[in-house]
Amino acid sequence: MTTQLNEFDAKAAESGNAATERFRESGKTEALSVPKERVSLLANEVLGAVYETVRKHKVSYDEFNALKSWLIRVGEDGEWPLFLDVWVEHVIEEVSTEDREGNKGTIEGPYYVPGSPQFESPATLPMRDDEGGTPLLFQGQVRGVDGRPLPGAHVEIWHADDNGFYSQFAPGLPEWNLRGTVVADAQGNFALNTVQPAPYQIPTDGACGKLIGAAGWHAWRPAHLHLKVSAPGCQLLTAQLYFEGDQHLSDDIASAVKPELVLAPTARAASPGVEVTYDFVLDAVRP
Ligand code: MBD
Ligand code: FE
Repeated sequence: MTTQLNEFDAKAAESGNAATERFRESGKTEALSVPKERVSLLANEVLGAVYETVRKHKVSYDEFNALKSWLIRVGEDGEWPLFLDVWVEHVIEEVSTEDREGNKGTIEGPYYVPGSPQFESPATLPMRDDEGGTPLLFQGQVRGVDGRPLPGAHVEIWHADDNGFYSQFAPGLPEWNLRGTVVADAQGNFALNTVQPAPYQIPTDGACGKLIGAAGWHAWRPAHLHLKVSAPGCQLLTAQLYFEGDQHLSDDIASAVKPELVLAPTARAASPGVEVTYDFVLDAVRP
């Protein structure tokens, strides 16, 4: 007898290892070299902060060994991408985009997959016939900081389903479920149909879940749409959009919420579900 796994059978190690594999394949570390002076500076300062913490709190051998075994476990569960994206990426994003005049962005997170199927606007994201969740019409315009519309801009979107699972990182979901690239029209306008995602909980059975449990924290991110918006001559915008009234807007475990990124959808008049309009403003590529 064969048993068909579904998204509820998702294991931390599976999604962790998938995220690790994606990162390896992303090409982000190819031809990458950080200058020796910079490595030395940063490594010394990070280690210095560790020494200071140890002295200040008189960290014991038991605590040191708990840390060692936990770090080993992070690797075994493939959760380095998850750990770094949840607890570190937000400050990297902050310093990398501080001189932007256009749209605020936020972190990419561990579950982006390049090359999603492409559609002309208006589009419907790939989804199952019985896909759960409130239908959502998401539309808007992509412009430059000079106010000019950006014809043919790409709005790449990926998000969790109504149960908080991402395709390609949980079993049983169609490959490109709730992932797609929508091409804006000649006026830079786009419209896409999807469903509202559910809040996302960090897997509780892996190393990151262990840390959360051991510290008595909660594991939640507010419900969110992930986006990459791009157009020729413009800087790529990586963003997430959230929903007004979400319980976790003020205590996102990944510290990635910004007030400019919160949507307030309204009920649709002629069809079930909700709709919202949100415009993107892209910075020009720096000369
Ligand atoms: C997510 O869905 C996410 O967006 C981030 C940043 C971390 C973990 C899971
Ligand atoms: Fe996410």
